[in-house]
Amino acid sequence: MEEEDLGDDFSYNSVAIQSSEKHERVIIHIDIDCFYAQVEMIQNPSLCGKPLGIKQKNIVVTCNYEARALGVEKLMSIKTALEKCPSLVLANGEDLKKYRDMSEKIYQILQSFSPFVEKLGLDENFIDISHKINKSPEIKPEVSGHIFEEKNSGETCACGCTDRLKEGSIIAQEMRNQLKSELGITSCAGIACNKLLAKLIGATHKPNQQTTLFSASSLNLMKSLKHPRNIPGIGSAMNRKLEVLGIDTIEKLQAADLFKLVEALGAKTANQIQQLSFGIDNSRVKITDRPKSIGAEDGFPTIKSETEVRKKLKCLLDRVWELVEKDGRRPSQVKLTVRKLHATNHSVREARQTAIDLTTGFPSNAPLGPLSENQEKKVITTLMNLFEKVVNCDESWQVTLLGISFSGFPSGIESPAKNSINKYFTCSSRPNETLPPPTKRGRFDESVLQELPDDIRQEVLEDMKCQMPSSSTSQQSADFDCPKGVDPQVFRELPVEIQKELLAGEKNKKPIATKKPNNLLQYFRKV
Ligand code: DCP
Ligand code: MG
Ligand code: MG
Repeated sequence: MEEEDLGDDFSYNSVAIQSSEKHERVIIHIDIDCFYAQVEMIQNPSLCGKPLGIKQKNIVVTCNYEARALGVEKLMSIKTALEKCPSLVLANGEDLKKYRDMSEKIYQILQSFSPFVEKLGLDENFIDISHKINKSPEIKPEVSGHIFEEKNSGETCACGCTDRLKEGSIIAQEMRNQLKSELGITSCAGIACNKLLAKLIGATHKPNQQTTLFSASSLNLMKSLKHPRNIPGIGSAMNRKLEVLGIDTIEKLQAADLFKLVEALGAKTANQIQQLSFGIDNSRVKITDRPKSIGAEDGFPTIKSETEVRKKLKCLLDRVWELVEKDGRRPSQVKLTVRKLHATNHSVREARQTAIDLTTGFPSNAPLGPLSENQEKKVITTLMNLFEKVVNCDESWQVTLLGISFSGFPSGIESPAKNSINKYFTCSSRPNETLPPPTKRGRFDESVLQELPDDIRQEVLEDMKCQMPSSSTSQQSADFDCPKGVDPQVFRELPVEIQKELLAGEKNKKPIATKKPNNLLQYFRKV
């Protein structure tokens, strides 16, 4: 497509799409600097100041900024990295436990600022702090950190988002300060009116910095990305489809004929991707669900005997159960994954799952503890039975990987949620036990609902009616029902968003067959 051809379509789409843009929210995206490397340096301070690479197999998955200054890059082969930087210190990063632990601590700190925290991978989180913004501050806030296109930043948006984003930058700074003072970890933050822009802008000044994007500059930020591939969520498969359509710049994507895009990608994706190219992303910050399964795998050269399998499974079970214990929910299913090596030297993965009863020995209200000797035996026997379903032990065989994963956790509010906002609001089972007070920062302004434009408020209310269970008790709010297990009084005081989240959790207890979302949708909705 020639540049000159873009004119008419571009302005048509641009006006149509931009007119639908709203800047009501303040979203912060936090990404930890050289995550695995920082965890290693925190645990072993003698590594600080030295160029450090974290290896998995023969790849440097990440490296600290000292190593980056000497030419080492993320995902470089160890050979190349050592050629670039012979003094590179290498630490093994194959056991993810310590990174997961740190990730969990980061999540908890961020949750003390707002319950709306969505995890993206181990070192990134989106936080929606819209409810915390002071609607009529006595003193106009000043930005903390960088501003994208500072020279143009005098232009304020009529909707008032400029001041809201400035205040957001102060909260982002507080979050980063707390991560540093409590965990010793540095991070980058992006502050913008949606998730896409917050993520993109946060990456413009690294490491240990933060950047705010005022809404008037969002189109310029998008144009600065140049290639559609640089939009988070557009992977290589989508990129190939776009290239077939002749779309190889952000501007061409903005100007593309929507009908042609729909034909090639389907209506939902076509619309979404064109909106993203204009920096528009209406996806919500979705409170991170707890994992549906917890497990680990271990690869090795080869194992040829059942005794060895049993030994490996025992080690693996120790590791996995530690994670399950930490999570606190009791699993009812166990899955074994096996990678078999065939004579032709190709390998095949197979998995088998079965129910397992681990209630004996764990009183139902007590926190999940370590497995007793009997329970461990029971799990290993179950796993060995599954193994025999995958591998014919009467013939010779070789396996190169074993994995254990637990699932079938009780869903919803009754399970002792560690990360979920439910933990703040669940009724205490013991009469004298008081609820932990919701954190100061966790309190919401209920008037949020009143301040929404009429049509949106109506939509939210309709949405909530659909989610209401059919029965209600006299103690509960006139407008909304209260989910089981939540103190109605506490529930009534919650802002509509949290009420909605809790009600949605309640609704989700019923198994619903959902269609697997495409990559793009998944990127913006899930961890
Ligand atoms: N990681 C990985 N394999 C990948 C990408 C990442 O194992 N293909 C791990 C190592 C990183 C962590 O995930 O430390 C976070 O990924 P980031 O892309 O955020 O990279 P870093 O945090 O290491 O560096 P940066 O400072 O650029 O964010
Ligand atoms: Mg990072
Ligand atoms: Mg990251």
